Amino acid sequence: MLNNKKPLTLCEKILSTHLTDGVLENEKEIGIRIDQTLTQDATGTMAYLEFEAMNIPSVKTELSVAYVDHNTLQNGFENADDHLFIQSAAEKYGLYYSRPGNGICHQVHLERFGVPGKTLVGSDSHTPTAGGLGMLAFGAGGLDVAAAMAGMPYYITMPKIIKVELTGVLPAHASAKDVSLKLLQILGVKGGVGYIIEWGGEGIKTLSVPERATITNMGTELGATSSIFPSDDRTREFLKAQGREKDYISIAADDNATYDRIIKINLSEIEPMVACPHSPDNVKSVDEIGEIKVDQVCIGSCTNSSIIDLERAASILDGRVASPGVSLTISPGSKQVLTMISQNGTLSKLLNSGSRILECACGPCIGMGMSPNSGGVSLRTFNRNFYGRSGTRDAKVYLVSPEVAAASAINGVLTNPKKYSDDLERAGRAIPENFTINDAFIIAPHSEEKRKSIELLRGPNIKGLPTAEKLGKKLRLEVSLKVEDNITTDHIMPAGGKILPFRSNIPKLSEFCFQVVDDAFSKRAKEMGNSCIIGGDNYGQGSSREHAALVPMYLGVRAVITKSFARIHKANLINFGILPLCFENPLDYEKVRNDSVVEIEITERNIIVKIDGEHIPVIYEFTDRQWDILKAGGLLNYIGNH
Ligand code: MIC
Ligand code: SF4
Repeated sequence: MLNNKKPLTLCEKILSTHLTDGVLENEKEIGIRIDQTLTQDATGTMAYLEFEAMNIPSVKTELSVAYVDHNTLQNGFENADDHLFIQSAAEKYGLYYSRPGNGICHQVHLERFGVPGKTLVGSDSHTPTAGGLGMLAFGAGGLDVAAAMAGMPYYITMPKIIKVELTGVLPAHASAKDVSLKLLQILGVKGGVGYIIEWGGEGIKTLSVPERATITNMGTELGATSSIFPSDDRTREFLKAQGREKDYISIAADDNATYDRIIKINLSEIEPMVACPHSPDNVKSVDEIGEIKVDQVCIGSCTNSSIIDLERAASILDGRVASPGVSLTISPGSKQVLTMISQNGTLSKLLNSGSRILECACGPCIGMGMSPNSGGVSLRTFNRNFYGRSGTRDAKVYLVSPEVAAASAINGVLTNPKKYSDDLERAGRAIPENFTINDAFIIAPHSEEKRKSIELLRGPNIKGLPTAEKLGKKLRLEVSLKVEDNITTDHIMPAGGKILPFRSNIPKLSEFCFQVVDDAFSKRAKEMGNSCIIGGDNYGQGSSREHAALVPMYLGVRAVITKSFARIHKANLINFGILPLCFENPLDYEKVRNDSVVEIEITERNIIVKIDGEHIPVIYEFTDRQWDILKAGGLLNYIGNH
């Protein structure tokens, strides 16, 4: 525990009241009690299969919610079967179930469930969105979420803390999204690895909860463990408008709290920004890029689909029509948002401008439809523009604010919304005094009595859980793949409308592993039996999908040796019994050939690696708990042994 006299950061305050294991010292492993969990359907089916394997009758958290928002195109029976399975799991184990159409998990969680000062773990990397409400929220693999539902602590390495201090006020044509993109320009996609980002300074008072949530959402793209705003009057205002003022507590860092790094941003100087293909940190200002021709504009996703986002976009689109060369889509973040824009006339403005209104779901963000035309330029208000993610390999996806998206849709070229400053000024940024509340699409947990009679509904596409092999003492592995820096989970285990339906069918899903990098990988790895992957820096960035570890495990990958790992992916590799090792000397990466042979010798707590007979020093630093998980052949086996 912490010395009471030391001024605490906001994170330290929440962590110290939830600490179950370890001490709050930088880079040490800590265990945290988890108050709430969330899952979405693309990761949820697996998470509930894992929870089932733990043999626990009901979730042990204060609140757990199962959302359906990703795999909503039902092109065949698979996704519908997954939805029914998840609904039956929610009914059996005592969770809330948010039905398809109710909205994107992060948006709905913010509206209806998030509570300042509490902890949340979700099987989706953008779970820190709830940090906009003063929650300490983490994205994790499904297995870690299942363990949290079972009442076990969630383990992280105690992060360092960056404070971003905001001053000033955003100009009318700039937005919270531009602040996120600015920070990505400063820090890059791995600049947040090992950090929690705490937002503070006078400027935060000018940002409402939905705007703060855009910023905490995009913190994931920095590789940060989490992002959080204090809970203050703006938080109270939001919770009150959601009919949840009773959930409000005020919580903020102490005045003299110390941080590992402080970054200052003046909101008054923020200009509209763009993340160019194919990385969220490839950021330039709209003016720097100039008028590139645009084929598609998509407004939505968990980053930018709040009522404020859509009203501000509508203020530009009102009375104007999307350029004939532009296909404009809008996905409201939740049924609440859609209901309210239909009540206040915003929806008509959007429809009259030629927008194609999609359902309240992730949609194009995860490649569930709306793939751009060949070689097309797509401007999206989303958070990721990784190669191939849109479903069109040669498309160029740019990430922008709703204001830039709307202005560009009208003009057919990338446009600075400055020319619509008067419209944006009139639209303002205020949240409604009262949100329209209708929780009819959320099914509350069943009584304990009723739960006993519920059977899990398992469609034919839902296959059993593959299990990992125990670690053993010696491994002789051929290299099945060598990849570059910044390999994302979208490279390792692509998503999209054609592949996502197989998230609960690992043998089938495995056929697509690394497909965008090397079509032959899956077959080759399988033929090799046991193999090793070699990666560059920040391997596994992006999504929390445990499938990016589970599927390689299924294909026989026993170790991944890289220059560095993204946090959630490294945890997922350990959970599935794959050794994550780093080159001590990054130059050794160059020595590995596509046909190299890797020999790994494992003693009690030591690992020795030889590549093509030469000793190559590696870094691992596993905690005792992680060693035990690896030796047991993954977290499920480890839990079974305890
Ligand atoms: C994503 O944005 O990549 C996803 C789809 O939401 C993922 C989860 C998944 O792969 O199912 C995430 O961010 O964790
Ligand atoms: Fe859904 Fe996209 Fe958000 Fe992932 S990033 S949760 S796919 S909207």
